[in-house]
Amino acid sequence: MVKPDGVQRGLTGEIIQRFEKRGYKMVGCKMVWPSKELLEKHYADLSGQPFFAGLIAFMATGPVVAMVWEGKEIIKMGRMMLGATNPQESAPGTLRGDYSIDVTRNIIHGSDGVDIAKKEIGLWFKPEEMFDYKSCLKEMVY
Ligand code: 3AN
Repeated sequence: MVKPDGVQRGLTGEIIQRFEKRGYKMVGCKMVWPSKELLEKHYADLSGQPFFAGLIAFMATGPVVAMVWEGKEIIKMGRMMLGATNPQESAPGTLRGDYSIDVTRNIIHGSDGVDIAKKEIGLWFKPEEMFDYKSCLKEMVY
């Protein structure tokens, strides 16, 4: 998910391009201005953290771009492409390492496990908002 800071800074295209160029397939994408209720469900596992209220407030400041990506080891590789949660620990070359310096405004969210991804997809997408289609790029195997 491109966070509100990523959307406002015009980084959505760059983020999508990195996943596309790596070889991943977009199967869902939409802009959403999330409610606090949705965000509280999304970040439920962090509800005990001192930064929780600030995180929810920030995430509700503007629209985000929610996406579903498909391909080999997408969760592991996606996390690698995002970089560490704290941009100060994110390697250059990662999205956060290249475009952020603040742990709250770290431009992008990525699911960190298959079960988490399933839960998050269920929160953000209806089944009919995702698409099962064949790629015409022969060299890519999905
Ligand atoms: P990630 O987004 O890398 O999976 P999580 O799930 O631990 O990291 O944290 C979710 C979000 O909460 C982060 N993207 C970040 O915006 C925020 N966050 C995490 N740790 C902190 C912190 N120590 N202070 C402020 N915000 C934080």
